[in-house]
Amino acid sequence: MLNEYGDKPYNNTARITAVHKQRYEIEYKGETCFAKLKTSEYYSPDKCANFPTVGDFVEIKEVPGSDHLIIGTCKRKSFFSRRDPSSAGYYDQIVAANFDYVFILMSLNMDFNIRRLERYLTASWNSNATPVVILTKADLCEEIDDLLLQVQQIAAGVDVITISSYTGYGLEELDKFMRPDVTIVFLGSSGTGKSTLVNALAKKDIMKVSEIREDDSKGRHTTSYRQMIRLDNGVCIIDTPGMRELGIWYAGEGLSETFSDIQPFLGQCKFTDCRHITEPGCAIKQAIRDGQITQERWDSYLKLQKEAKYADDYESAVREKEAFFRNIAIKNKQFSKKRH
Ligand SMILES: Nc1nc2c(ncn2[C@@H]2O[C@H](COP(=O)(O)OP(=O)(O)O)[C@@H](O)[C@H]2O)c(=O)[nH]1
Ligand SMILES: [Mg+2]
Repeated sequence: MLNEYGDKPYNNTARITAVHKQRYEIEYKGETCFAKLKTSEYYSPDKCANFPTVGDFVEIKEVPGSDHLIIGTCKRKSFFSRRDPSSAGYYDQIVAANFDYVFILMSLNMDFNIRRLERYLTASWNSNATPVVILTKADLCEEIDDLLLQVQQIAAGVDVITISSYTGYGLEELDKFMRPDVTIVFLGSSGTGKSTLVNALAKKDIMKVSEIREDDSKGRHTTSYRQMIRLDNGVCIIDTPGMRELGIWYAGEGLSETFSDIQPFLGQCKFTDCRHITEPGCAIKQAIRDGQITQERWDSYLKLQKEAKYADDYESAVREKEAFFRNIAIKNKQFSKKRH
């Protein structure tokens, strides 16, 4: 494990399995125990604190008979982030880390929404993990083939798997992801069957399932906090309350992967500054006329791109500000050292 800057190796690592207010539940040397942050490592003004989240690997200083101390966060290979509401929007908050796959669950009955799926896919590609689309509740749907085709059209290069946790239909197709030490994040609106699928994969009831009325899909949110569970087969699962609840908003790099069908037409217009509205020789308009891209797909791309642009501007402004304050902190420290 490398430290958060990717240089110094850590060797006494644990993994965060749940985050409580001041305490972290960790998996350490095969046991579940508790730890808290070492104040001088995380709350010092000249350190750019990288607070741990569910799925993070952290460096531990053992404290016999008490909560261990977390002295550093390891470099993340993938993560989801959102704006931290408690910091008035100044810092991002990482909501899950170090997962290999994102299982995007969408139910084949009430919850089915292609435009929302595009968002989930974009956020997943952006996290640096591999998305897998899982269409749930096949037992409640009569037009599976049609819906499956719609999904395949917008999810190029992504595994799309149709399942029913009730009948067991399609579950064996998930076996190839179930390798020891693989971490999977479950993403999807409330009521899509995330907890039910976790139970089906675990072959026992480890997650609470919320009863919902299928006629209007209204259900109670039972997953209120993020947690990581290790199944008997060694697979780690991070269950989330849903992307809307998580507030993952940043589309960024993931856009080009999600909209890979649009990429070949970009930059092909007659004018390099084409706005794809009324300009002659517009490759996008032509592709839409030819039926190579749909108007809805293009609108969806523009919408997410606009959001990503806004997020980019915002992020760089925050980064500049952070660098500014970090410099001041370092200068202050050098200055006070000189005086003593
Ligand atoms: N018919 C049917 N219902 C399901 C299936 N999977 C889950 N459900 C139901 O959908 C509701 C929500 O499930 P839950 O796992 O709590 O969803 P979560 O909010 O995504 O965790 C519950 O009433 C489940 O019994 C399925 O494969 N078929
Ligand atoms: Mg749930």
